Amino acid sequence: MHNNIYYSEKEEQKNVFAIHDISCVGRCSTTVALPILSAVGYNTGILPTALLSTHTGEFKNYFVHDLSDDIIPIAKHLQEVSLPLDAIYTGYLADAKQVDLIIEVFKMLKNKNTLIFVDPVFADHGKLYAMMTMAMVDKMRELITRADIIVPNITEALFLLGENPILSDTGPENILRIAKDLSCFGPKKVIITGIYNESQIGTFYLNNRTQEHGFVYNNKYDGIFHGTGDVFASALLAAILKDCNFKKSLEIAVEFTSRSIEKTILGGDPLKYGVRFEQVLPWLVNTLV
Ligand code: PXL
Repeated sequence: MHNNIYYSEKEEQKNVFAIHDISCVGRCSTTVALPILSAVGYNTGILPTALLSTHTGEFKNYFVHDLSDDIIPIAKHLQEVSLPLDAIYTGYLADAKQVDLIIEVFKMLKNKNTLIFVDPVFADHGKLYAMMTMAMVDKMRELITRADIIVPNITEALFLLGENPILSDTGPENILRIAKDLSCFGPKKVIITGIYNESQIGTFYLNNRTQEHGFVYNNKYDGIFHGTGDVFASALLAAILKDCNFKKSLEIAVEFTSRSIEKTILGGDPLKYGVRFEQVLPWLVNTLV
């Protein structure tokens, strides 16, 4: 008799690969994606695009080290040793030229079942982030053609379409038009975050295959909450890989982000340190696992 776990049926575990910067302090990118994806049970590897002391949002004089030269050598080794990837998730890139490297990494590491989930991180609140250029916008347009799912905020969406990055027409027809125009680049699903009017903030979704679309609303809080794009995108990917339906996945990711913001406000933390998503991970795990 084999009273031994090794003889029981094998349990699947999904493998995710996150391509983001490492910001040592400030809760964004890798320090957000890794704990969220790991907490819900995925084996999560990383490919760092840059090493920064903090994010570039509210901090000054941060240290930045571009890791462009290391990307292909790392990927070459992983091509030999890595597990089959269920998803590749890209975020902050240090330089427009990294887009070509990331496309190369896709060719090296993806298989026919790998979901390509792209967060085109370069702008918010109507402006490019510090150190970002229009060259990055142009190259991100190329990267999103390789994606199955994209999750720009509304500023990034408008930059990608070459439009005024400050949304003037918040009407639902215009938002649907923006999502459809972005889906023409190739992604099957487009999710646009941070669409606000006087009283509420919405996330819009479009499934370009079924034409299912709509808004998921959440509470609007005063202030700039750094890293919430990463918190949202990581929770969304976490839900999607559980084979949750699309709208339900969005609702979960939106609620996770809102709850993280609420904890931060209640805690009275300086907003530059990001949001207290750690304290909402038990909720996410209970919801998804
Ligand atoms: O959250 C996006 C992000 C990621 N990484 C770095 C950033 C930002 C946004 O400002 O500066 C380094």
